Amino acid sequence: MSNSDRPTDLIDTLAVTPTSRRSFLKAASLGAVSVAGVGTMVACGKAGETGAAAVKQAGAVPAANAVTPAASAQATADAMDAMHEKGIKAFPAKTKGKGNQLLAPRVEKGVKIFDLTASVVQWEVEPGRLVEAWTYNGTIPAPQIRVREGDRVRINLKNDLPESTAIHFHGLELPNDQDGVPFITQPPIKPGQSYTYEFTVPNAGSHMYHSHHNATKQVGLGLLGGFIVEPKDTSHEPKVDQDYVMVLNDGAHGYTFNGKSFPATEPIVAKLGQKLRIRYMNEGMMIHPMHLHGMHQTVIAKDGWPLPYPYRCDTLNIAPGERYDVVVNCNNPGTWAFHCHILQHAESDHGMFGMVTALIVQK
Ligand SMILES: [Cu+2]
Repeated sequence: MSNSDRPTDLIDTLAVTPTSRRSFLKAASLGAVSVAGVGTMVACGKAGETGAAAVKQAGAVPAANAVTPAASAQATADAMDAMHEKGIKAFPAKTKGKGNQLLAPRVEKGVKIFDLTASVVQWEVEPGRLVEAWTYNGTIPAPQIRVREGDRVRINLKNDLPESTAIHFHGLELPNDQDGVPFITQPPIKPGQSYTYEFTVPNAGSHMYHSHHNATKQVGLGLLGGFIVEPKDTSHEPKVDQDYVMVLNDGAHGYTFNGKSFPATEPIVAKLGQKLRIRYMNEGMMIHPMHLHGMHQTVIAKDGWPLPYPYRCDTLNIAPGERYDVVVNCNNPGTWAFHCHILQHAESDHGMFGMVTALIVQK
């Protein structure tokens, strides 16, 4: 029986190994969670505990009034499985706001001009969970900037935040005064002020732009986006049907892909035989080993630099600040789990959350 004939396979496979409490999400919804706080709360989940052990513990009652252990375990398992199933059934859940949308430049005298406003908004990370977000143009990730190697680019930033800020163009080898680090290469951009960056785009690849001022908070709250530079010479670029930017983050909003947590993450939908390029970008403070079920990933670039020897893997570890470009040959039909493999970032006894999505390969 093929996988696609058994829609419950996904649930069966993924619902059996809860490893941590869901306290992280609860705490995250209370407001800003410090990095140390995240670590502590995640660590309090008993990493080695199996589902059965957890159930036994939860069901432990004095022998005199005991329901039979089997019946108790069954009831607990049913309740847990129901929560897991509910989460999966809700996916992909609708939420307000979608980041990473291509920002079309104005072109004046051959210069591509991008206007950004940094401001505080309410952002729906998952259904009903609204959080304070600091954004460029109101979304997480910020609008995607996509230019070509050698383009002249001007970026106007208006700061409507209650703090000073600045933009660093992460990965671009710019003249020093365009590097966006307050007190090293420029003054901080005060609340209410505007600032202009202008440069000729140097090196191609998958890059990022983000705040470099009070960055744990500012990037953690959403001041981040993809800055893609297409090469002048495209002869070495893979021919792909889809080009997907996936920004990972783990700040005050919890564990997110493109500003959303499961079940509000966006599935990637491909047709059988299509080739998919994924540009991973880690804007967080933790590593995230990205694991795709059913098909391997061919890693073609690191931090925007093409690899002389692409390699295959099913799990790709992405450290803070790193970008990896991979190509997936979508040759295996079905709905495939696609998630961070630090399981505390993806799954708890309440079901899947955070850094989980799916690659759906349609026949
Ligand atoms: Cu992770």
